[in-house]
Amino acid sequence: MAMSDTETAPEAQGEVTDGFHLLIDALKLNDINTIYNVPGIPITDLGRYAQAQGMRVISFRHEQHAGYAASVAGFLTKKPGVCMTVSAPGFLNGLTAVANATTNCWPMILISGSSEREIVDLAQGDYEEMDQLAIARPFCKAAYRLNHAEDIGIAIARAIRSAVSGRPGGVYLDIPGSMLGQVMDAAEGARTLVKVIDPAPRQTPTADAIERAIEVMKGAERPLIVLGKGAAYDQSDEVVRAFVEKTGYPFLPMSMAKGLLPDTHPQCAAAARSTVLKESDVVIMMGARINWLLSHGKGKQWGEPGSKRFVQIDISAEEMDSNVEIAAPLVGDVGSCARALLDGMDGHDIAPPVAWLEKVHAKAEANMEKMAGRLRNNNVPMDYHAALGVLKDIITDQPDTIVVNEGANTLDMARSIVNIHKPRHRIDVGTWGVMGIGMGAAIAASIETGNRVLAIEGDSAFGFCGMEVETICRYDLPICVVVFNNNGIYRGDGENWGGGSDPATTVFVKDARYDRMMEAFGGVGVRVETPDALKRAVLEALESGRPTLVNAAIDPAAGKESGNIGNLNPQSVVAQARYPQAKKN
Ligand code: ADP
Ligand code: TZD
Ligand code: MG
Repeated sequence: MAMSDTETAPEAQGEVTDGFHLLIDALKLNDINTIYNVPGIPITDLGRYAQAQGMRVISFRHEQHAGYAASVAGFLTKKPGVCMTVSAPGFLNGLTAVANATTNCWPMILISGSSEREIVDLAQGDYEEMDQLAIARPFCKAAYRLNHAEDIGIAIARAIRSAVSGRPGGVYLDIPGSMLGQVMDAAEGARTLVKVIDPAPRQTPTADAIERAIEVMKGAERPLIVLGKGAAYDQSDEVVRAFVEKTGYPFLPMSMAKGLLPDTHPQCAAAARSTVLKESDVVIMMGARINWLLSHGKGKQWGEPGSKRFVQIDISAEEMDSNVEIAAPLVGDVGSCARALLDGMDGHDIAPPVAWLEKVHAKAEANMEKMAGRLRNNNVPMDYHAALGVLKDIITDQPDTIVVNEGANTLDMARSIVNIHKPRHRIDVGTWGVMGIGMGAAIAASIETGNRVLAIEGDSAFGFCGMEVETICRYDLPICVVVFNNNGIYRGDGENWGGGSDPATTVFVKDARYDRMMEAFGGVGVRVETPDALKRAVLEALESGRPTLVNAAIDPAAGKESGNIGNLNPQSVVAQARYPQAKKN
């Protein structure tokens, strides 16, 4: 180990550096200028020094939300978001976010302080003792430990490259506290820093692979393009748009790909989802996995078995054939693949039959018309449609606002009702359908873009992360949180099936005043019961930019069990006979 800082003579301090400062310099050299943080031993001073050195350090109330913020920063910027935590419990709190980032293919780095290696390895009971590196491994794309200050430069480079290259994911970096105090000669230390060149190299598929894809497209009678959050992440917005428009194919955006092309685009088939999934014969997947969110590419939703041929663009070769046969795999980044397809299409007739386009268009129009009527109701208490009709209009008028969305009914309805007009302007529960991402996502969206943020939150979802409204107030962020308060999970009218005095498992305190949580920290809290009042409150919040929580009373009986995915609940054969209440679900 190098000298400890207590051994450094004060007069020599101009010429030395230490682990703390090398770590900060290494991040800054690689253009990472924000840390999402929760302080404590051994990283409290690291946060202070980072702030002193000009980094933005956003301190949260709980590591999970700092971690979610870092992962969302990764999604929005293509640079790994950095979350910093203390050892054992802080590390574990942050680990959920790393696992979630890896699942969503978003780049982030969790940097956790750890206790004395020698004591941890002998299990001698150190302060916050835990073998964090071993525990982190299965949850991330890569995990490293940094034992020596002189390795900081290379370790940060490795962590960045691991996070963003190929399929992005979460990286864990273990920082034994003692390493931070290690001292080095400043010039020598500077030479150890590494600037990562081309951290996520573009990857172009071969000419054969492109030709194969064009052949499949040429044979298409009823083609469809599915855009996923990998395509949104890629930031090749213009090329993707050019490709989609040149093909003329209908496109279906997955939830976080909404806005890559505007939901109001004439080729958008979101409102004809069932029709296009069922009836299409060629499907081009662009940065979207064929996982549970697409019924694994099989079953009734996808029409006749064997009726589809897939072209799949993905940066990860092993994604091909994961659930169904891929007729034309294109392994590469979305931008390069779309560019190669665009070039390869020249001189080939890939135009879809007009009848197909007309059918999809007519179906979408009819569904949108049906929906439009429901959005303009004035029922009190409000239903989801009435409240979301208001928010839809506001986002149409203010399309730069970034929408964050979580819940069950609140999620499913907002996803289909609130149009998104710009790329990466919708952040939600992602591949896991995780609750509690909302405040971290809203904070990261605000910090990374400077835009206004509208977080549309189920009351349960909000409860997982609600304390972070203090963080929102402390940093004075222009975030408007709308809590869809239906007094519970899915519905607020559940009963205790045993007849006892305990509340049902899915209900909360009735008419809880979430608005007062925001007021407690100096923000604006408003409780609303009508669409008009909701509209006024949200417009006021977006106009003023003040941290605001609008507590919107929603009919407790309006929601469905698990929103749109109730079919995923296991069924009990005896319940129907045993509990009369079971019939309601
Ligand atoms: P969605 O939930 O929107 O359907 P998924 O998260 O399931 O999207 O899929 C995203 C896919 O995008 C992943 O398989 C990932 O490997 C891929 N991916 C990530 N970044 C890129 C990129 N730059 N180019 C191509 N594919 C990418
Ligand atoms: N815990 C975590 C971390 N993620 C989850 N997805 C769940 C639990 C289970 N869950 C859902 O899938 S949705 C949901 C939970 C608890 C909350 C739904 O209630 P809500 O939305 O108030 O947020 P609605 O509008 O009442 O449906
Ligand atoms: Mg609810």
